[in-house]
Amino acid sequence: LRIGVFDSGLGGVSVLRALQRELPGAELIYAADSGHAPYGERDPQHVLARSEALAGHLRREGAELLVMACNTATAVAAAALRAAHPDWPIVGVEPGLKPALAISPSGRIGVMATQATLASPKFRRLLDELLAGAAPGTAIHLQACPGLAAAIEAGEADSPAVRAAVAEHTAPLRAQRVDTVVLGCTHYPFAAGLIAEALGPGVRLIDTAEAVARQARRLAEAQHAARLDAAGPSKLALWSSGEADTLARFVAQRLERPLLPV
Ligand code: DGN
Repeated sequence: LRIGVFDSGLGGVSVLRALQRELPGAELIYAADSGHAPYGERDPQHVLARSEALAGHLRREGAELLVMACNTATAVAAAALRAAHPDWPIVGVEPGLKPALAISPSGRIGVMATQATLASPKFRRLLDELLAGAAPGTAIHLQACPGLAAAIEAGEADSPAVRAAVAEHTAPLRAQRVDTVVLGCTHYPFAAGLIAEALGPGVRLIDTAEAVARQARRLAEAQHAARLDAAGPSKLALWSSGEADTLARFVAQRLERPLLPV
């Protein structure tokens, strides 16, 4: 089974890691659009055009299932990609608001994401729908984090630039006394340690990578049950519109077991 995965850059590797655990034996093709990142501060037309280009590239490479490992691309382009490829299973990532509401003791929740995700009609609809059914006293604080994905994109998880962006964007969440914070951008799990430290003890972080990988597995099983049974070693091909070496290094440091090339 060949799965295409893309992100604006390196962030989707957090999803790749979960896919590797959930779908051993799959052939994963990862496309990092680092040459056009970050998406989060670009206009929706740019994100849509890039998402279409990357999806087309992965489909031509033989991907039987597409994972959009980018919250911004999912928010802006998932509907258009599904309409353009009605016969192609497509899984997207969304900020984990539902799990956050389910586990937050106080109902005071923070969402860290890109400006483009938070401003998108898709995210607004999800937010309105969940708030309409939420317990009284629920408060969701939306925190755009300009600069954070770009700092992580530079390759170092713990650089002064990442620390500065984390400090800046967690301060308002501390002031709001949130007890649960959604990591609504696939780059942010790579700064989860710093984010947790900055928010202080007792604040829980929600990352949706595992849930996305499980959803990919369900779709893959529905379509390709026979081939999933024959799990062999995972394979991985990497493609970047930016620095191929940076992507290869980032992946080598963060995947749990080495993958064979496709
Ligand atoms: N990793 C992307 C996301 O999940 O939204 C976007 C990061 C970016 O390009 N700013």
